[in-house]
Amino acid sequence: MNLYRIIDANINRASEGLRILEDIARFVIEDFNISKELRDLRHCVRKTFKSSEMLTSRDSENDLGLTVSQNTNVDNKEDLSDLLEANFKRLQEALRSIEESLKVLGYYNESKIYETIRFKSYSLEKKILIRRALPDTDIYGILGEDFSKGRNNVDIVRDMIGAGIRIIQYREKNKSKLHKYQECKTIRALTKNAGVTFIVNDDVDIALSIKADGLHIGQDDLPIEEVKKIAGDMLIGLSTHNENQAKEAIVKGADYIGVGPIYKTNTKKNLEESQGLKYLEWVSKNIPIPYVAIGGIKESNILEVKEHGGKCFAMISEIVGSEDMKGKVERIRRKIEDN
Ligand code: TZP
Ligand code: MG
Repeated sequence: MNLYRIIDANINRASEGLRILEDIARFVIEDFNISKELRDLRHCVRKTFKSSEMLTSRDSENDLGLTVSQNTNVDNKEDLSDLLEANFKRLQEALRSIEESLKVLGYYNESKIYETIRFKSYSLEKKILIRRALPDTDIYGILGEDFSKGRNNVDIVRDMIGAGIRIIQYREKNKSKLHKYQECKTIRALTKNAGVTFIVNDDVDIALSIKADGLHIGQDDLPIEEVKKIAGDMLIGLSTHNENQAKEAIVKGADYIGVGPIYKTNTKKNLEESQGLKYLEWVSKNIPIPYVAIGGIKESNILEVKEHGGKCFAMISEIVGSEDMKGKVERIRRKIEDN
């Protein structure tokens, strides 16, 4: 039956796609956790369905696809983003094809497992995309109504999006869970519409329920390894204040780290001790995952932060407290781009 041949070919196709993605995660992005997740998926793809009919129906020499592929350059990949996109697409199409064929053959449960793998691949793809974009993100805007001169978070988010900020974190320390949830729900809709990454601070339950892109936690929150069990494929950021915490964050699978406080600031209560610029410089030279500088960063000192290795700058008061956010963001960008 030719459906077995389709399944056989697509299990190979899916495994090959996963192998390429796994290698990119391991050797290029240097994210061993994502690489391991991809490897586990590959094993699952191989193990879930096996049938002797697959081998007997295999006929690679007469496979039309090979001739087509060798005579064209449609599979020519321009850069890493293309390679990632193409292989995720290949993987997802192959999985879909396996699912459909298995259903026709009466293997409903196995088909559902391949479907689960396909959904997992969508969220991993999204996670890799956001993670790769982070080091190229200049401003990381953090909300905090106490510092936004009477304006509410939703209006601030609209301004941030209008000013071209591409990543926004919700951080409110004194509001009720319900209030935070309601605000985050609205902000999720706005950010999604604008293609802006949305991260929730502290509350994994809120982050999950509103389908945030990520969660940001600190050293005193639930341990990251536990959070990762709950948070599925959400991006996880972890605040760090010294070299040991940064090294540990990698081992425990943080997708990015916060680095700071760079300067003293009144925005955060119980501000941690950190060597600030010196610590940032060390991170820039030693830590392979994305990092975000934070704490007292302003238009007036951002160049110094850049000179010490800063690439992505998180700010609360300087952004939410500015009367003319668009102008503020433009001036900051001009400064960091021109110098
Ligand atoms: N973590 C370390 S410093 C800080 C946080 C959340 C506050 C940053 O706020 P600001 O207004 O940009 O100094
Ligand atoms: Mg926290």
